[in-house]
Amino acid sequence: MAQKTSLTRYLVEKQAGANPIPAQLQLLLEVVADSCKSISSAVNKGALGGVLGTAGSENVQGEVQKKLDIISNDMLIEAAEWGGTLAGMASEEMDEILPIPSQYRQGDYLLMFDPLDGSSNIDVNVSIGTIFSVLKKAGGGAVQESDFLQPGARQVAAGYCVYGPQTTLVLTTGDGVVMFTLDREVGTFVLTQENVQIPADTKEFAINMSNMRHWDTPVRRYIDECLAGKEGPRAKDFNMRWIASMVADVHRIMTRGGIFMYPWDKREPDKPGKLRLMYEANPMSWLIEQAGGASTDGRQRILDIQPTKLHQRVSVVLGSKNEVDLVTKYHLEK
Ligand code: P6P
Repeated sequence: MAQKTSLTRYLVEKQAGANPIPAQLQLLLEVVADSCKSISSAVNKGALGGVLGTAGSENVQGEVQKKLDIISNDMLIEAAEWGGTLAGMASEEMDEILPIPSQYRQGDYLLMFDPLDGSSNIDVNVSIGTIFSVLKKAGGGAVQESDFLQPGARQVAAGYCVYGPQTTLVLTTGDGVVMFTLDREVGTFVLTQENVQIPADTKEFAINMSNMRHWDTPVRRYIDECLAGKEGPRAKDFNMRWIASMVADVHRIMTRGGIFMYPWDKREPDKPGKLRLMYEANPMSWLIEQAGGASTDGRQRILDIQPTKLHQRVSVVLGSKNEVDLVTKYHLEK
């Protein structure tokens, strides 16, 4: 029987390969994966664990925080702060950056995360997930918010863990995308897919259709053509999915292709979109590109955007390359 490759073995064997990663980064990824196991366990308990419902607080976005949002956030912090790999952390659930406490050794990396994305789905038992992004602190001195404001193209690692029928960790360090499935009996992430490739074409789009009347014309044009099906200019019928959990929608695209869109809409004209650049769009965009897909804000590559604020938002159009390119074309023709 073939030897199962654990995350640890995969990362160790990577050191002997063509694209080794620094030992500090290897340790950081193992620690993040460990906290995803703990989060998976807490999520799986649901009502039995007394972890459902709201925490009675709001995050920096003004969104009501679920108990599991806070629990997951604390799990990631407690797992990562002592390892000597980090200079600081940032989270959707925390207004400010979190320097590493002085009693711990300081490292070179910056960890950003959405500890539990899609948390509106927690109480209705629909897939949710953790998204994380790793940058390297460029300068010396005490960590500050400006150290985090690097374009997504400078990430050194990115990934997500989807808590669904399986708990699956999806990861890139810049040489393709790999997937690990949690073997709960032994508590190990087992390598289940290497060299993930997204088909360039698709017949499946993901967007919140209830916002249609608020979209800009290029998005409306693209979706109308999808809805026109075989009789329309695309000459093929499309299917629609919207899980309202970015991790689950992106995982479907990583698995079978598709296009995911959360565009600007006129309800909040001064905001470019709903999703956050640093710890949602950037890590997902790198994973999608590393799997042969594309990711833009409608006009420019998301990974090229120079951040100005830690919690800034961005429009997102990502997935099968030929579809994303068509949406971008429509924006540029406007
Ligand atoms: P809507 C979850 O709250 C999230 O940030 C993403 O995971 C998801 O894609 C999106 O918002 C869903 O937004 O407006 O459809 O509820």
